[in-house]
Amino acid sequence: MELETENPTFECYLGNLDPVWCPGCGDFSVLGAFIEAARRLRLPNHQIALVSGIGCSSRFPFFVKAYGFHGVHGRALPIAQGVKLSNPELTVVVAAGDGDGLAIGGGHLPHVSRNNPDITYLLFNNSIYGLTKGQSSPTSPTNLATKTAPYGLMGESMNPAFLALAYGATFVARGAAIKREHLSDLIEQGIRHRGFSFIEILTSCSSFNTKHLAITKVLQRMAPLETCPEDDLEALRLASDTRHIHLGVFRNVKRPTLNEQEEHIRQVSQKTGPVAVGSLLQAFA
Ligand SMILES: Cc1ncc(C[n+]2csc(CCOP(=O)(O)OP(=O)(O)O)c2C)c(N)n1
Repeated sequence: MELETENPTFECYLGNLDPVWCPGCGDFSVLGAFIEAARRLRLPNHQIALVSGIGCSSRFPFFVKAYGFHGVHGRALPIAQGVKLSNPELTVVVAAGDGDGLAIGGGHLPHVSRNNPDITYLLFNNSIYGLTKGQSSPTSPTNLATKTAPYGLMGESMNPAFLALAYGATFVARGAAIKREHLSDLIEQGIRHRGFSFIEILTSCSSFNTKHLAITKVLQRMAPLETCPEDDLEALRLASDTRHIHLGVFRNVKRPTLNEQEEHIRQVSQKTGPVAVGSLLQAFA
């Protein structure tokens, strides 16, 4: 599966299966943006590991020529973290929907953010459960009538980029499927970043969420960030702006990665020697 050329083409990364997404689905564009980033980074196919949960967006690994792990619903992040810990040389990328990542799997984001594994998380935010045909998700707007909330939702909708900032992810960005070149650039930056990169991707569901994501309305509100905000308060303010949808990098900072922290613990444990279980038990007696 290794790249045969110094200058890989787009086709070098296309898997053997044709994407099965609906016509007009934004996920096609995300796939294109990812492949473009992989091509620019000249990632060898055999060094890419794509991990996903369950959902339309989680079918992503099927369509890329790379290693893939189609996991269980909501558990892509811990699986990816384990992959990176045991195979540090791999470029690990996670694909998950807003339901997968923020509903059933929502408990993993704070912990993976603080652990800071060197992985890139593509959160496909179409504000709906697509695969199961149109139930409300944590990012559905309150006025969106769905099969599970025919009169609109109760509760506020979640803001993925804002959450990732609050949880301390070291790289946080927001892109949009409709801005493919910009998104590709964000994915490239995310993969280059050494640490946990969280990229919220506004995408569309052409079958079950056409009203909320009406493209002309969304496009009018999109505002690219010129530069990455210097302080966290400004980043949080911009990420939570309700008038504009800011796109770009909200945070890009350095902290030891999980693999580096593991190496540190390994060295400390070698110095101090194994913990004697007997004395440990006595401490609790
Ligand atoms: C444990 C478990 N609960 C529920 C489901 C059903 N299920 C499959 S995908 C999905 C949600 C998909 O929505 P999202 O993650 O937003 O991805 P999308 O399809 O919109 O890309 C659900 C609830 C499941 N497969 N496993």
